[in-house]
Amino acid sequence: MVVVASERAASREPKYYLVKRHLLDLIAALPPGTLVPTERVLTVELGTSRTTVRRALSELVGEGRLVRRHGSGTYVAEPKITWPLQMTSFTEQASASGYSTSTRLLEATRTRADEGIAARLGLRVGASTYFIERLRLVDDTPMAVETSHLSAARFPGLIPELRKKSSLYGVLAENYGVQPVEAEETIETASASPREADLLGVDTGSPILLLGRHSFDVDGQPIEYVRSWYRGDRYTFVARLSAHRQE
Ligand code: 16G
Repeated sequence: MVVVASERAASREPKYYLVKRHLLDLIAALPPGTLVPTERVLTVELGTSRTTVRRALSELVGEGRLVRRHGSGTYVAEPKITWPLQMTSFTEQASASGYSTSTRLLEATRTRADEGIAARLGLRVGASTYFIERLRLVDDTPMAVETSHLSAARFPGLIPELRKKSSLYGVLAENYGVQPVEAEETIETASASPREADLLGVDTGSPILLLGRHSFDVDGQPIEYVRSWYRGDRYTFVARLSAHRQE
């Protein structure tokens, strides 16, 4: 097929992008789990170079349209997980969406609040805080790396509790009678570092949705400051907006 080469002459799109568009049309017509042609076959069929095909395929893998299974091939991906942005915990949200979760506690230490953490947690600089890093899994697949900062004075004995129970919000409610009722949530893009990529089972540089949550209790006291690196190829976050008209 010479479509890609001739179309390109009349277009300013990079060659790999034409290949990508062609593949997107192909994927749209195929059910998840369908094997797509190999790099070699696509190179011949589309009359272009292997590097061009590889770049198009890599972007589609990063965007979660295709999935690579090592030693097996590249397949049309399953639809992404769609989660609403709301004041729930990871555990609650997964269960409400019909998934099971598990958590690996990667690090749980006491440290000293720097300026940024102190301001967010309403503490003085140098106050004792927890740094908790966890790998969050959905149906046994790693989905997010999450780092949480909380005041150590407010939550004494938190680390041993987190070694026993996987839900932070569960521990906060049961052991301290604290419930986050309000939060500011931010979303920005990032790329997986080699460590994140390793933990999440993606390639270094893969797209990441970096979420931040700064949550507060019913009295407006800060509870936690969290940053979560979610796999960009597996998540769609949904915020419901509504216009409140003044009468
Ligand atoms: C979510 C929240 C995190 C919270 C955790 C509690 C974001 C980005 N992350 O992952 O702030 O600590 O839920 O979940 O909103 P857990 O109770 O299952 O540990």
